[in-house]
Amino acid sequence: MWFIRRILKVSWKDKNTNDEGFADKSYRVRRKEIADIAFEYKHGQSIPRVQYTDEENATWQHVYVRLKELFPTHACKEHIRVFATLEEEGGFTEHQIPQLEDVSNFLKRKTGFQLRPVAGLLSARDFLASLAFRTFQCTQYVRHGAKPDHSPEPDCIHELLGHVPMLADPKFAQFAQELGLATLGVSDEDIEKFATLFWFTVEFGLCKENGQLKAYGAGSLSSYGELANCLSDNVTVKPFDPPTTAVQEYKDDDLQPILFVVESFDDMMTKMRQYVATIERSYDVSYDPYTQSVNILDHN
Ligand code: HBI
Ligand code: FE
Repeated sequence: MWFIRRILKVSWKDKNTNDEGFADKSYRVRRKEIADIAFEYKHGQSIPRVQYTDEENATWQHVYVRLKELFPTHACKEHIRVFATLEEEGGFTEHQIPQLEDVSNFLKRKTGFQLRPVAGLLSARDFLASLAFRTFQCTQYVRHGAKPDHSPEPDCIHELLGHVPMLADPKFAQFAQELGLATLGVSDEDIEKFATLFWFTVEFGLCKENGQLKAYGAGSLSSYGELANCLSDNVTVKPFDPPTTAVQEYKDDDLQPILFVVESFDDMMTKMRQYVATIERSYDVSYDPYTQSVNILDHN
């Protein structure tokens, strides 16, 4: 699985044309239409609704129905709990893709996170920085219908089924925001380490429940293949340890062979805070929830 290498070397706009999506003219036109929403979007506006086509909704349904079979045994309890709430009050059904505006309002009610529409991959620095403001940059387009089980880049199915349920959990939301805050103003080298920590937690993290492994990472929770794989014998599971996890190599184009497990979200938070305290930065930051802004605390 997917997109990290591409962001470092080529952006999705330049990428080769052998993917279905980019060989298909009408798909490219559709992508541009939805990308334009993001390009024109200004902070504070409501997110324009997209009239998804029958084909796009069918792709969503395909993924939704199959993943729901695995959630009870594979997803962490936080994901299971929020997913049920999303079906009750968040407008989630297998029949149509939820609108980002509705989902963003749901998240605001639960944890103060909000969605901002984005046209495609951002740099790791930009993407992580927005988490500091409890803002999740969220794609609105759907993967190509020819390969419903695979997306070479994040699409709204990945965001909605993987990221959104987790960001509606208070502890996890706090973790995501603190990870974002920790990246503000650090070196490029440290950004790369934080991007790797993001990968092995927010995207592919495993946690323990009563001694059993469960998935809490969005990359696992939004892909049938990854979700089945991540709790199988094919994976080497290591204990989450930020200094070593941050430099672990990973694959972005295949099933994950190595994953990291946290004892609990509290454990993950404690370890991450200890790691963040070791990172060089000429100032500290604090978030002011009343003004939704970041204050710089100079310690020189
Ligand atoms: N950009 N739009 C978008 N969505 C992501 O999920 C994303 C990104 N850029 C980088 C990224 N994710 C991560 O893989 C890390 O590099 C932070
Ligand atoms: Fe993601």
